[in-house]
Amino acid sequence: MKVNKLVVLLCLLFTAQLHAQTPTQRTINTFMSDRFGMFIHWGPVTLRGTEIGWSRDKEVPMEDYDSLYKEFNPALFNADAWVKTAKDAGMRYLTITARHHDGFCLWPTKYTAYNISNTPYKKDILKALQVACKKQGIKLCIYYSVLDWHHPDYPIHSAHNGKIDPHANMQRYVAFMKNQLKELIVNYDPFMLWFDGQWESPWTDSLGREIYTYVKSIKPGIITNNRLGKKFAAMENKAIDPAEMVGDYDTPERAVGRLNMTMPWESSFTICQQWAWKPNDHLQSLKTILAILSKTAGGNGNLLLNVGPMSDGRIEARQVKRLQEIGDWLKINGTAVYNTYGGPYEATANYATTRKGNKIYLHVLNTDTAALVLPALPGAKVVGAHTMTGQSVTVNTGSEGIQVSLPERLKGKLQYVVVLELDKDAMTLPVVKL
Ligand code: JFZ
Repeated sequence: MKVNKLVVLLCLLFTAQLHAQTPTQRTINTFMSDRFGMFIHWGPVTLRGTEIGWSRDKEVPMEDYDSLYKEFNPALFNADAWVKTAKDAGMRYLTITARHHDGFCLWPTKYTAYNISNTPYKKDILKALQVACKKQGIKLCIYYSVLDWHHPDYPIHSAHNGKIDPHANMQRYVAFMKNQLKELIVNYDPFMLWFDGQWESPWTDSLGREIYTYVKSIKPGIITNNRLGKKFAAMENKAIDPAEMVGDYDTPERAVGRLNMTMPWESSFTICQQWAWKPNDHLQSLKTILAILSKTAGGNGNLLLNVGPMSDGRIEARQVKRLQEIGDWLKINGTAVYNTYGGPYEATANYATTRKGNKIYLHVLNTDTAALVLPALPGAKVVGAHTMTGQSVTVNTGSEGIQVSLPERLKGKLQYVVVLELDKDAMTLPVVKL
């Protein structure tokens, strides 16, 4: 009897060990169940309203751009207000450009004078955000550009002139990066690091791996995106081999990632068109953004939606309003987004699906049609269907598939979600490619 108990105990311990997650896996799972975050591109360039980093040495002459910090005084910056805006939008994390390609630092770093403490504003933006995020239960994540066109040791000094500076020194530059990253991790305790700007020739995958190992040595549970290495989905939304990437998740850009049940990804999109604030920038419609959100969750990925605050520190009222509308939609439909998995169907222009337990959440993107027909689910039956607000929905399963009749009163309305109740766990279903 005693021996038996011991065997059982050892077996249990052994299985627990087998299923034990590393701190990285735990963090990435938490991150992916959050599904929706706010990207913030901000800096002195907002005084001009041109694009951050890229307009330097183009629309804005280099010297002029590099002097803007002397006028940067976002007196109306209110970290609590930004974080509340993110929270009201249903976002669960916030990723801020602590240092973009132009090299300006939003925190009082010891390692370059080109930072917020030398502006008329003086105060530490990151600290204020860290405090506000903690108070409101939002995860603080930090964007940090690998390239820095302003730094004398980074060999390329302009997006528009690829000449290599012989006096630059990558070894010193990497040491500088490490100092700053340590400062950021120790002082602001970010949940995730979002690297970028790794595509230029001075950067290599091997340097990316060195930085990855370094940040993990400071905070083992931290996660990073995959822009530490050359392989990433990018604007072409390329399928990449997870074994070849440096970092924990893939980063398609201005494109919804492909349905992938094994490799985590996060798509970044802008609420307007420019990353940094621009006067009268085109604001995307609620319909467009919600469809992106549903297709992203439907692909088993996250959405990082970018907002560009103005030079006075405020987020434009019309952007705040759009974000609030997204939050209102999520108040009703959030259970079909947060903590769900993508699939089983690949998204189409008409619908996207997410799943959890015995449910498939059918996100109806085209509300003009009378019915949606989904391919059959071999081995599973739909035993009931209703909207998120409990109105019953008629489903007929026949030879042509699963026909979901859409309620007449929702015709032409904003996208909504129909819950399909199954006779089994939806996670046991294979992915249906369309
Ligand atoms: C990069 C930045 O240059 C840009 O300013 C912004 O911060 C964005 C989130 O990331 O932009 C990119 C990066 C990669 C590609 C395109 C734009 N790409 O490879 O397709």
